[in-house]
Amino acid sequence: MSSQKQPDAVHIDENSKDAQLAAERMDPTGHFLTTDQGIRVEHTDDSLKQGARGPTLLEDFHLREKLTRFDHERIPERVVHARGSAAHGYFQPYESQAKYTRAKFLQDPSKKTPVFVRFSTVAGSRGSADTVRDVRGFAVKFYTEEGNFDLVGNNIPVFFIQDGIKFPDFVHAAKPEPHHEMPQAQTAHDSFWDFVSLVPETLHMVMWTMSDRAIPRSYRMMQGFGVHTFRFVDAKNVSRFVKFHWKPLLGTHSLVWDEAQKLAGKDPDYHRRDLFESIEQGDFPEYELGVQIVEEADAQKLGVDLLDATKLVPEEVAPVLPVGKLTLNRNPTNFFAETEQVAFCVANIVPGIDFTDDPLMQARLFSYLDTQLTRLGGPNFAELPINRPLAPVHNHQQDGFGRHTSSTSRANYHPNSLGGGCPFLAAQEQGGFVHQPEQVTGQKLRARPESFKDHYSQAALFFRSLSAPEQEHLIDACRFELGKVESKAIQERVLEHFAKIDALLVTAVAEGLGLPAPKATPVTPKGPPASKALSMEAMKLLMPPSIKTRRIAVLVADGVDSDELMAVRKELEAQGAQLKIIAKRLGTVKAANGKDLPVDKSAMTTASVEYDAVFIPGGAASVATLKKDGASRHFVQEAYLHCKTVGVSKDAEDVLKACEIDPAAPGVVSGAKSGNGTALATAFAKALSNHRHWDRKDHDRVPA
Ligand code: HDE
Repeated sequence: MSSQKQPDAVHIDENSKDAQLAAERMDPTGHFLTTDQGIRVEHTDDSLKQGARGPTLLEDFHLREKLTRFDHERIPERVVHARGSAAHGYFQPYESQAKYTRAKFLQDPSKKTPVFVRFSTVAGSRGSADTVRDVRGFAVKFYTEEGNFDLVGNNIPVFFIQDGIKFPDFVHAAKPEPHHEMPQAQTAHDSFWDFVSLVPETLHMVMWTMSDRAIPRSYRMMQGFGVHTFRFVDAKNVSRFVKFHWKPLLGTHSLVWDEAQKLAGKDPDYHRRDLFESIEQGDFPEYELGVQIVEEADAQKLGVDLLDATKLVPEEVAPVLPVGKLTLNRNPTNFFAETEQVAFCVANIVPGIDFTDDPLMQARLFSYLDTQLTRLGGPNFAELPINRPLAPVHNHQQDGFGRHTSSTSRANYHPNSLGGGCPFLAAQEQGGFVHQPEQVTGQKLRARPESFKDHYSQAALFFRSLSAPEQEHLIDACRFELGKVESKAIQERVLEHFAKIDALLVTAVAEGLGLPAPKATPVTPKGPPASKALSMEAMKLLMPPSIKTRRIAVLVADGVDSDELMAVRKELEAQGAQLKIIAKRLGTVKAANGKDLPVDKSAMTTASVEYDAVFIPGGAASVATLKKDGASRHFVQEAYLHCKTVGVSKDAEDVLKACEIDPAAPGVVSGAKSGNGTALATAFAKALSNHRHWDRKDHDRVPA
């Protein structure tokens, strides 16, 4: 709004809303409602009729346009990864990677490359819940000065199948069954496990998806992987194999299955909200980009075929070298325009990065552009603001649905003289993309290489690398999923495969299914017997303890000792945690010192599953109310069941008693032990930094 354009004679009080509206009305550039043709609309609440009670007139162009636009608002959702959440940010390398790649965005540590990142679930439709058991997409678009580089990865380092030609079969099997469109966003059904039982190359990834990796605590706390082997190519055209990794700086953490299922109802947007709110609050998600580099000459010595996307290279064999940091610091302003319309494509790479002959990757090079032609309504989607490269675009592409660019040259072909030869071809030294030359021999055939044939070793490596509680969760997940399978033949076929992976796995899952366990004949993993990086529990021990951004529920009632609560709160917030005061109703509670304590959430609108820990401050009247209140007891018991940190002030131990929780249990912190106030907060923070207390043996004894 330009104040210069306001007529002098009119006095406007800048602070009043009415005045602002009045100013807009007088301002020719003000925000008037218009049609798509820019015609100002005078009335939008009644259609144009012949008489106030008469028929609507076809002439009403505003009504027709409004309805037409509405009728066409929906576009096809992505066939996979339909449900997503995204954020803007930037990537900055720690130091030049010139020794490995000539990609410009990896050269200068002072240079920030803008990025757009979309996280997603895979199987569910756009409106499905966030916390389902599923793989998560982790797609990054780097808007580099040399054009867009899309690293379209997942939060699991391997994939279900080895050749892209099986992707439609696999996705059909995983998605809701075609006759009744059930179940939504779940693999706990016959067709998925039928496919698994018949296609054993899926087993390694099945181990990952049955593990806690498939129920992340937050998008901010999960890893990402490029999955395929790519190439880095340096300035002298020396090529090395590379695998991309993202590691969240907050550590990799998960939910528990009961919690994930409850969250799907209590807050289906749990991950989306978490990402959005964290960025709004300035808690910017951060991830370190790392690379595993394999010299071409060493590829044969690895024990795995780098072209097989169902295998990983253990970090003990090729360490992950830190490259730089990704920071997400800005939310999209319009979900549809950005998160929905963004188009990632594996084929979008920049000089210094190249593909390999991984047959899964090769199929992806075709599939993304192909699907986007329909999803985004034609070939011009790269002109949408979210997809547009920052690098200038000059070419002879023309026309098609939704074309924005209006080229002025009559020379729309190459070579040309009429346009002065423009645009020119770029040599490698001028930044031209040159495909890395590769010697290829072989017969034309449909076949898998011998080196792709072992489907059990790495499934076993993964299972054996997990801590005992992680193994227990994986077994429970298999018992849950296969327990929902109706065909006994499918269950039995899957058990036959599990028998080749691990004795404990097959016996425990068979027991849960009430079936005899086939004789275990587990393979011996090639390479290291276990790999630390595969276990979230083992990795956690390598991270500095932190409670940054962790959410703590504080249960209070009238009579709460707010002075003590404030002492605890101060310390926990200083360490980066977020506390929410929860009471029976919104407004305030009357604290023991007579002051009003503001309430953040009413118990009715929230649940323990939305928090990482629960704390109960003292105050005799507050404690007396809470211990009698069934909903409050359920809150505490549910947190305990989910192995979360539970803390009580010295005079709130009665709540633990009422909840049948042993104050000496792991992860239960009491002021009676540590002393109240800061000492209690410090003990609480230490327990919370452990994320969960899996060693709480009796957690499933509590009724929650
Ligand atoms: Fe995708 N995948 N995919 N995929 N994929 C799509 O592209 C496909 C695969 C991944 O947030 C689709 O625009 C084939 C592996 C992510 O927009 C589609 C094969 C990995 C996303 C498609 C694979 C992924 C997609 C659907 C086997 C991890 C979401 C809509 C050859 C490395 C990107 C779209 C976003 C999306 C095809 C396998 C990751 C249909 C054919 C392996 C993160 O084109």
